[in-house]
Amino acid sequence: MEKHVERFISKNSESQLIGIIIAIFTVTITLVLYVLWRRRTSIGHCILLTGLCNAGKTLIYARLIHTKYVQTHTSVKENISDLEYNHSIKIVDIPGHERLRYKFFDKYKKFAKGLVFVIDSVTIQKDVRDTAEFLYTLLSDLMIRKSVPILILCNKQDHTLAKNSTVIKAVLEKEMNLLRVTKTNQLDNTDASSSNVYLGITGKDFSFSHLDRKIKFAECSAGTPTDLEQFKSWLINLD
Ligand SMILES: Nc1nc2c(ncn2[C@@H]2O[C@H](COP(=O)(O)OP(=O)(O)O)[C@@H](O)[C@H]2O)c(=O)[nH]1
Ligand SMILES: *[C@@H]1O[C@H](CO)[C@@H](O)[C@H](O)[C@H]1NC(C)=O
Ligand SMILES: *[C@@H]1O[C@H](CO)[C@@H](O)[C@H](O)[C@H]1NC(C)=O
Ligand SMILES: *[C@@H]1O[C@H](CO)[C@@H](O)[C@H](O)[C@H]1NC(C)=O
Ligand SMILES: [Mg+2]
Repeated sequence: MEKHVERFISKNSESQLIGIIIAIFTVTITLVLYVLWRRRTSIGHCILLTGLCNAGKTLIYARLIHTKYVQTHTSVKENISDLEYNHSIKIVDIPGHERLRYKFFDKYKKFAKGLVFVIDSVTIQKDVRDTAEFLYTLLSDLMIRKSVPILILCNKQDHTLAKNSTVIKAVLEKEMNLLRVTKTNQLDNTDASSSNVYLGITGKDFSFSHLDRKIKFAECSAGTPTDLEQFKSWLINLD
């Protein structure tokens, strides 16, 4: 009789102990997951530098980050680093090669705090088709459609043949208009391109002001003499 009771008590405390262990385990796992989640969302402070090859992304990137930066990268990988004056913001230099640009864009777009589209203001007229196509794809991407501010940065303003941002905006709008017609026709013919989004207002010429999102144009020169003032003030006013 007494033995029975003893066994009952010890069995009871044993299951109680197991219960406590399970509770502690659960709390620990939850805490670890929470910390990991926080860290993951904290890298949602990325400024993505995109644009065609040779636009000046890497030079702008190098001008913005801390000089202590020593890591080496091959040109087929993205560069990522803290901003010099704000270490909670990361800046990502995305390779412009056609085969790589979307791969890295897709990797980083969910962490985007802002998107910078760098343009070579000297060669824009020659490269307008390629530039507009890339920009159109970025703008129609669902992840960055509404909330992420976009800066179109007209680089190489120090060059005598550089076009200013007013001219570049007009040139791009004209090309985006043509591109939209092509894309819409494609959309009618093949249902495969259903990911295409109509940008702007139907029946009106394409205008950046018709997109209900924050798009700004700015000028800069990352070469000599360096002038990144407009870019920096956009960065500071991001929130
Ligand atoms: N004159 C001038 N040249 C620039 C400027 N920015 C970049 N470059 C030059 O353009 C070339 C391409 O720059 P890079 O940063 O490698 O372009 P990326 O391919 O977009 O990374 C380099 O030779 C730079 O020195 C600028 O503002 N002015
Ligand atoms: C990364 O930066 C280094 C120097 O800062 C540069 O040589 C390299 O081309 C960059 N990589 C990309 C993908 O832009
Ligand atoms: C750095 O950026 C974070 C996130 O945007 C912001 O909360 C913070 O105020 C910034 N700090 C400075 C010094 O600009
Ligand atoms: C931009 O360039 C065009 C043509 O070169 C000129 O007419 C216009 O005044 C310039 N705009 C600004 C804001 O400098
Ligand atoms: Mg580069």
